[in-house]
Amino acid sequence: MQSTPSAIITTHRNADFDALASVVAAGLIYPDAQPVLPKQVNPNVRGFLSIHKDIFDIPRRDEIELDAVRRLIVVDANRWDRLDRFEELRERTGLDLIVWDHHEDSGQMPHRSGRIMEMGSTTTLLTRVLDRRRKLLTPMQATLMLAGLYEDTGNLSFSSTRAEDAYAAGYLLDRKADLTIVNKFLRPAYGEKQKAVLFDMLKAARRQKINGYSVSFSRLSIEGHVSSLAVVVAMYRDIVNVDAAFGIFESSVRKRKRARCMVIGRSGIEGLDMGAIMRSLGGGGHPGAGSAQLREARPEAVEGMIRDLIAGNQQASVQISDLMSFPVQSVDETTSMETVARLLRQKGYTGLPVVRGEDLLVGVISRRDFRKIRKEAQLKAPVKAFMSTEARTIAPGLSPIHAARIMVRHDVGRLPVVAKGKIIGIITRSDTMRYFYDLLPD
Ligand SMILES: [Mn+2]
Repeated sequence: MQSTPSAIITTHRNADFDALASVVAAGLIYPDAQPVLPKQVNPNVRGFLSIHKDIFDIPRRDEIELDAVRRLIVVDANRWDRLDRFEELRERTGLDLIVWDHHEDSGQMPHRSGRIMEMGSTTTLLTRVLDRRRKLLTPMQATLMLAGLYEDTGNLSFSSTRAEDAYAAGYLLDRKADLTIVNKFLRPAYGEKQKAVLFDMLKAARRQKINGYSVSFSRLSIEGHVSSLAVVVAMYRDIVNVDAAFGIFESSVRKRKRARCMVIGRSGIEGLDMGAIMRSLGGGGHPGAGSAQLREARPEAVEGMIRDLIAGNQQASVQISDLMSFPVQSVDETTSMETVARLLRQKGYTGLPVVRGEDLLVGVISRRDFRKIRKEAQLKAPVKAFMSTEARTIAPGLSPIHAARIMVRHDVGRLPVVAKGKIIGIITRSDTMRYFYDLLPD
């Protein structure tokens, strides 16, 4: 049986979460109007509606007659051709048209009221109204609205996001929006391409124990662009049931001469910080998930590096001894401060290792140490009186990542490389950077 409402709220075909959330929000603002969904909604929304049927029971266009409609409220759209068969209202005399949309330029509907302004989502515009009118929201409604807001703003990360979007998100969280549900339904669509990659990953999976963690690697070569690989890797980890899972994808685009490697990781255990691992590879992420893009890196080498990182292995594939410079310019501990100052100036160094005898490292003198000098006469004093004896050093067998970490933590630009107390080389910030740049994403 079809109903014949006199006021309707509707949205665009292939309704997404912003569209559905806006229909529901508008229903609170215009309680006398009948919400109507287009026949087609996108797969995520379909999934959400099938589970929340009792709460959001909104008729589809097919179930509605337009004969009695005097008022039409359009949300998240601003064109007749985006609606599902509402054209006949276009010419209806006296139609009260109200439009809420967050894109100013797509407009085509001459409306009487509502709001069209640039914003991250239409949900945001309607949330502001609900907030101002102190309307009550159920946690379910708040959850749906947050899903709409997050979907259209990429979790507040798209450049179209406005401060108002973030305020609205805060308001919805305050109204008990459930992020677990939001995340569950915002998962990108999982299609044939992704399924094929998942099967290949499972076939190629190699499980191993590293440092007490169960870890799985799959190396694949993929053709062209496959979206949502992160979702695939997440599912892969769930299925192989390991602490951490890695997909190493070598892209085989022909016109690109240099191999390019994309690594995506998922961790389900606190001790394995995926973000930290990926940052070491020049990428990024958070404890649970991360990725890095490496050029000029073979997939086997990438896997080796990851394995070393997890193992905390000091014998990383590339060692400090491969990158350090030598022989090292150093000064004897008895050298006068005056001489050291001249040397630093001439060579443009910010610091120098100080040695006793041939090459026994006893300290480091840096430009900063010259601030300790109070009297002219002190320039005649030996460098050992002013040097810092707590020199940060590094062993030749450690990895460049170790060097980078020490440099960042202690704000030093150079590390003497020391074996058995003797200085055998020096590694500078630019040495480590040069190494990492080979691994950094384009
Ligand atoms: Mn939208």
